[in-house]
Amino acid sequence: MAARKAVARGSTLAAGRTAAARSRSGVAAGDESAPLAAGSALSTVSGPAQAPEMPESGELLSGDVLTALMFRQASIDALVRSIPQNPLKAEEYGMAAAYAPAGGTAPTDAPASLGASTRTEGNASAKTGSPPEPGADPSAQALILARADGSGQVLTTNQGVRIADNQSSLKIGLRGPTLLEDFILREKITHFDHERIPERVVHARGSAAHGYFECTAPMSKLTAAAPFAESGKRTPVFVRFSTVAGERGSADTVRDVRGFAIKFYTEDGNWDLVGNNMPVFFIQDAMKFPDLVHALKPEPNNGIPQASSAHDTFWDFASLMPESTHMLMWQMSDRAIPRSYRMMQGFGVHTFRLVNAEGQSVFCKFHFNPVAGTHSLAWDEAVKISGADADFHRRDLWEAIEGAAYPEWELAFQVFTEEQAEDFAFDVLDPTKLIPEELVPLQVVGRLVLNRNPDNFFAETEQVAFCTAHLIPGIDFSNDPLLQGRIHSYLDTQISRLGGANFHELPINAALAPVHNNQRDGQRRQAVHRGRVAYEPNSLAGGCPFQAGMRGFVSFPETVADDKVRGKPEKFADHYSQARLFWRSQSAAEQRHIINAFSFELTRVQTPAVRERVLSLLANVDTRLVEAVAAAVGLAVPTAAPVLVEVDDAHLPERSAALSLDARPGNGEPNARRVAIIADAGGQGASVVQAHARLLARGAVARLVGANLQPVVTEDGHTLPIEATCETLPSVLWDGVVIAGSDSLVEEIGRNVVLRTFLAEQYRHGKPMLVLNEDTGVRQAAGIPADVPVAPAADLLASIDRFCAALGSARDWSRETDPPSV
Ligand code: HDE
Repeated sequence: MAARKAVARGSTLAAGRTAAARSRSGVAAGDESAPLAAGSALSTVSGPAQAPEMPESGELLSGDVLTALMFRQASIDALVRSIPQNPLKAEEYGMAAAYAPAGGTAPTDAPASLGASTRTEGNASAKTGSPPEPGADPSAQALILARADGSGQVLTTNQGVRIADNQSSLKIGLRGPTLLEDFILREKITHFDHERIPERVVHARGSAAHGYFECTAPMSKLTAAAPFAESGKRTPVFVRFSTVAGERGSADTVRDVRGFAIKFYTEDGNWDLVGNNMPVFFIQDAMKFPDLVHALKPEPNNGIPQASSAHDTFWDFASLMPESTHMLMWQMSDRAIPRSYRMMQGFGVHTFRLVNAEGQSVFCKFHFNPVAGTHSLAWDEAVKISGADADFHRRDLWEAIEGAAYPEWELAFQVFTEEQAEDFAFDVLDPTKLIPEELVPLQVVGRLVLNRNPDNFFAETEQVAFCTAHLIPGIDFSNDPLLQGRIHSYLDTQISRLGGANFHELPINAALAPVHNNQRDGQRRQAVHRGRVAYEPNSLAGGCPFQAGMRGFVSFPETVADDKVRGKPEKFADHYSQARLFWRSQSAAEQRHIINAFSFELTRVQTPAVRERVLSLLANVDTRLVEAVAAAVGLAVPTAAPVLVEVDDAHLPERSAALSLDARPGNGEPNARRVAIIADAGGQGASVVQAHARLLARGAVARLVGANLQPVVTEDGHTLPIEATCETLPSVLWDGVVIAGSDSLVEEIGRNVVLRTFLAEQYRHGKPMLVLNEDTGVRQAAGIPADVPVAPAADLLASIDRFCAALGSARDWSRETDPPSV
């Protein structure tokens, strides 16, 4: 019975479809004007020997169906016929072709609609939309395409179904069990269960912002790279800063190298410069990177320590790798505890190539120098910040951008030729070496400005995928063996981190340059490719998309002829001369900090023999350094580690000023540094109001700090809104303090150890302090020396200006004593 019913229904439908098809194709029953072979146009298999004649006028996506399909067949045949053989084949062979690959061309008279997958593309719906513009890549646009905004909207499921009740799951009665059919609950929880993606193997903890690179000195003589084409040209960028060792939730201010990764969205495609805040690295060959990271990360038996190199496995490995000595000096220096992401340098680290439009190449190192100067924290301060605000750098970057104190860096090229490189005593392919600015000066080429915070941390900062392999015409790799390995690693890591080969389609990763190729499918594919051609060469799509030839990326044709070996150049064996240069270039305070850092890390190490081996490396750097660290860990200075190649330090400058933070104060402005104004009811509110206004006007972020959030009404009738307390935002979170002195505050300081500690730490960490209301009792009560200035009422504004100048300068390290006296 059921089967009979189905047959009856089927035959009615078939009859209906035939009638409908006839009327759509414009051929009425009994009409003899239908062209012969029309059936082939309506089919997808077989056909006559000749293509149908080209209809007089035709358009694939509109009008009479039969005409459109015959037009399509005739057009395809004409297009294919216009490409009788592969036009580029002859250009594939020989060195001339290798130097200058030939580019293809697009057919000039093929109708754009030929690329459509289907004639029905013109049958638009709210979902399918209209056919694309010829050659369109809709993802090559601003993030607005993906930015979602729920304001004024009702809640829906992922399928767009409005949710009536987002408070309770579906049950039988109010007290009954939850039903499996609650698809709304299940969708919500399932999605939640899968919210996390694997964190980055290294550099897991980071923060990022949008901005632009502006060229200020055109560099087209040296490079064809789009961002350097002309003065004033702006290229959008997304920049992510990071620590290396810590997990995603670790603290920002640990001692570590910082990542400095930039994605340039150029019209020639994306260029990623994935650098660090230090110009050298631990190892010389990619082969050793997994070993380095395994040694650095928490020890595998107990998962300790988090985000720290101060443990046995790291120092065991490092001390067996003497080439790491130079980097260890940087890592133990103040560079490893930056005050802010905004106040650290960025380096491309490796030697890269610049290639100009004529194909000529020079070598280049990239340097980013912060306008706000390069500044660091005190170690004791950095440790305490980790507890007081694990998001210290993330918050600082976010707040500065929100407050329009846009972080800015100068980008400089350090350019040198292959001939110059051969004359250096070190090898420019060795990433444990830098090129002193005394040997090759920097040329400023533009500025990097970060002026927009991300909308969504996950979608942008977490999902951004930097790859050293993302190059554009005008930039090329050198043979640095560390860089060569990275070219593979980043692409590979994104595939597992971001779930497949289509990570380039995530909005934050999508190029602004149009993307057209024959890569297809894969997990989470977003692009809906039209047409049936996904190969090259082709003639069915008129040969499109075709190779660009000299308009595309052409690798620099470096001549390489040698034996296939695993090894390292002789010059790589110099492990200490640049470590010595770095040490000699540091100020007395910086050297003290390096000694303290080595002492701290090696004290935490538990195996004396490992400590001793580290000392044997330091013995090749400096006697005072090794003696001081040895004394701190209770060891005698051991025999120096073997020196594999004797080098004369005269090949380097005696001192390279640029390596000391003293040479990098920046513009001397407060640059959104934070100032606590401590006030109580006993003081003069007028001076507080004046100081507060002046600090804000100078670009400092001044806030009133008190015992609790109760507003303070001062003796002279001012109501001061207290914004934070010394407990919630302790001393280490402020760059300077202004104290509105009063008798009652002096008493409070005497009573309150939290307040006393607050002031003592400001002093000990070398931060600017200023006492208002000429109240010298404050200093005495807090136990801080009399070198802290007191602002006379008549000189208040000038005093604040001096305070601001101190805020924008290096810390006053002369206040450090051993042991600390304040
Ligand atoms: Fe990385 N590095 N690295 N690295 N690196 C990664 O890529 C790797 C190296 C750097 O903000 C990973 O997406 C190898 C030097 C930064 O997302 C991974 C080698 C320098 C970032 C990777 C190096 C860097 C990474 C982990 C030696 C400074 C963070 C997740 C051959 C010039 C980028 C990821 C961001 C991230 C591999 C050495 C900087 C695993 C194999 C040298 C700033 O692919």
